[in-house]
Amino acid sequence: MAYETLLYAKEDGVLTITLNRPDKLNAANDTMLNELQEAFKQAGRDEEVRAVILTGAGRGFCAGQDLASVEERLHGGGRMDYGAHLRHTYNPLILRIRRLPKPVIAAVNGVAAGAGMSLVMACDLRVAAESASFLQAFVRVGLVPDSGSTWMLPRLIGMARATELMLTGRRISAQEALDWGLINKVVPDNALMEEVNTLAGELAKAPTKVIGYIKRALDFAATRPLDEALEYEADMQELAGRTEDHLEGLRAFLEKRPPTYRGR
Ligand code: LHQ
Repeated sequence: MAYETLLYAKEDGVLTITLNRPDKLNAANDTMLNELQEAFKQAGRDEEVRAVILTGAGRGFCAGQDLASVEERLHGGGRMDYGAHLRHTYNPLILRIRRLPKPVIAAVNGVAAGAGMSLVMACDLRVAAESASFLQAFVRVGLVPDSGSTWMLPRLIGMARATELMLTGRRISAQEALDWGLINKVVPDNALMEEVNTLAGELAKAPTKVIGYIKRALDFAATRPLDEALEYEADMQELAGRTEDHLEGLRAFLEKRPPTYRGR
């Protein structure tokens, strides 16, 4: 499928989805939101895809909702149902990323604002260029953090810092984001894609099905008491124990050789 607002490139088990409205810092309009849902759906169906990179073209990662398209609709007294918009676009997209049984890495090449920052947080791993920055821009335009920000941000950086960022809309640097635990790594700007491609390449050779079970177990445990999390771990382990890759991992260990995982 050809996309208007995304680049979709597959190589050696790694799918790179690039948000591609660089003049607008990759702000998300309806087309992009629909295409992102489609792209992640395709990533789920395609067995060749074993790791996904989400990044942005140009100097921004994603500036959140395209505010010009919102203003257009409100112009002349029109109305836009923000709740319905979220329920139809961002919410299913965030769930689709969380539920994708494959690792998703955000390669944050520039500013990630509003729902753009939520998108970064929905990914499993986050690597940022030195010049990248992050802001909970919502309050600056009189809006509440959405697209999972209220759920993700306090979990990643704690209540005190999450509340500060949400109430002030302050922009933080990649280094501050790293110090606070929002992201996994900061790299020089010109090394970002090389670094992320290497990481994604390693993950594309991992026991993919099991990675899906790990994601499920983490998200389940995030909101459940210990006894339920233990029970869920046991369920996931039962599934992992039945995978071909687990058997291969066992054999490779005993035969003192590197495993070859096929994601099955
Ligand atoms: C933009 C945008 C943008 C359009 C930069 N839209 N054009 C969900 C549901 C329902 C309703 C509403 O919202 C949501 C979720 C949300 O995401 S709400 C939050 C929306 N995002 C923002 O409020 C961030 C707005 N952008 C900014 O504050 C700045 O652009 C940041 C801080 C991201 C970057 O600043 P600069 O590096 O100084 O760049 P810039 O402001 O000059 O932007 C470059 C161009 O991109 C510019 O266009 P132009 O034609 O003048 O060159 C901007 O208008 C455009 N752009 N963000 N969200």
